[in-house]
Amino acid sequence: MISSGQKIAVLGLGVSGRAAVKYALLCGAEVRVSDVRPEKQFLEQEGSFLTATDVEWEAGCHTVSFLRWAEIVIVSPGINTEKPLFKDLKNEGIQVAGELAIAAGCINVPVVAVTGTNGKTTVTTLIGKLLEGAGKKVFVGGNIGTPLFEYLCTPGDVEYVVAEVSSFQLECCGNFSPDIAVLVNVTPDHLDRHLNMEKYFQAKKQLFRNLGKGKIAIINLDDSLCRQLQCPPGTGLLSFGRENCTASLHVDSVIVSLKGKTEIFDLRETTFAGKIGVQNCAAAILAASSLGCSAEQIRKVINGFKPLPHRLQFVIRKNGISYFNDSKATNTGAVIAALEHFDNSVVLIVGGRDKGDDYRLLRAGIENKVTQVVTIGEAAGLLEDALSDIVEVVRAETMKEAVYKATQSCDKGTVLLSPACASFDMFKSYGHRGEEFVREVLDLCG
Ligand code: UMA
Repeated sequence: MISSGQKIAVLGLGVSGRAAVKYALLCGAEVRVSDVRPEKQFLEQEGSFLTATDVEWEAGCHTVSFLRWAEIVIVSPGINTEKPLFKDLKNEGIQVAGELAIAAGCINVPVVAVTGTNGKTTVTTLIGKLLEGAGKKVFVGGNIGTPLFEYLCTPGDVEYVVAEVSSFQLECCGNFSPDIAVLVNVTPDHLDRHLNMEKYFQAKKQLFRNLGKGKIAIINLDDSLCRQLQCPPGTGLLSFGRENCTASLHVDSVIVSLKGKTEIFDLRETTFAGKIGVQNCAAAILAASSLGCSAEQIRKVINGFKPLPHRLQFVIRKNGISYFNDSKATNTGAVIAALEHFDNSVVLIVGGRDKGDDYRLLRAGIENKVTQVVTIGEAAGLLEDALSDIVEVVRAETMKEAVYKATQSCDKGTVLLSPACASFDMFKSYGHRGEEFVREVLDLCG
């Protein structure tokens, strides 16, 4: 918690950092900001925010001399706290906290927190919609886009907080302990930051560290790492998976046995049809049911749920080719899941900024299904090395060229953008990358 007069430094002035500054000022704290952007760029981009908030700042680098003034340093999720700077701050006796650590003591309503490698945005969004469908007032935020600091600034009459939380946020989550914690799956991602799967999983586990009596963990038992999760004694465990689970997963349906009742959720006519959709839906149903949503309320929301953009989004069918935008697939696990939706004749556009993933993991999904791979971005060479002995791989310099080359080689099948990489080498975000893909497809298809 932040108290009046406390000295707070905010590291990184992005979406999360700007909200942290607003909240700290609202609490009456003295605030400083430190950001690595060169001063000129920083002033161009943040000048009006700095003027409006009147905070002291440094740009270009983070220095201990500027930061040792602070009692608490609030660190943005994108900043790696393994850097030597953080050892120095610790030696100075300064507390380093992320958004979740600050929020831990300040939220007075039940919190549902969702983590995992893929699907957490869908699950978070669906839980929010299910609670709203039951007439509750809900704040949905966190890694999904609106920082929890925004909620802390104006909590209003919100009855539930539903937060998507990332491994980055969990590294600095202090004693954050939600009422319901959901783990959707854990497959390789962000290994450039976490270095190995053990450390990545370790970060995810932080969400469950402070659970206990009266709290609930919702876990995917079909996922080998999720199965290894151990929660503190007293934690209520709800599970989803094919066998022996609270929510058992079937082809296009979920059967939930909870509080002495069994309910069947038929997902055939919904956006959740298919293996991954059924998993995501089961996780959300368990959270919503635990919070008192009825099966009828849940069915109504699920039946009307629209797919989120950039996730296996159908674009157009032209000359026998169907185009799909799956720009949100920024790791190999997401691409493998996307490929499961198609039978064969897929031309796959992959690439972007490498995050340390092992692209050989794509081979099983690609073999006998993908007829050509078109690579883009910085990771093009790594992808070629990993795949070119099992499938034809061609390189494209721009999204326009990638769409053109994919279309040329696709014979009555699917062109799928599912990149397995971050977007920041060529685009502002995965959303921007997806929009560019859709634009180029529509341009080409006239
Ligand atoms: N910066 C520094 N020092 C550094 C590195 C960066 O000062 O060493 C500065 C940059 O100049 C920039 C700011 O930090 O001004 C950026 O901070 P940030 O990278 O933490 O990004 P935010 O804009 O604050 O957005 C963050 C999340 N970003 C990351 O985790 C990388 C957003 O998740 C989140 O939506 C937002 O907070 C609100 O909570 C994005 C994301 O890609 C969507 N998340 C990853 C994912 O989903 O896989 C984890």
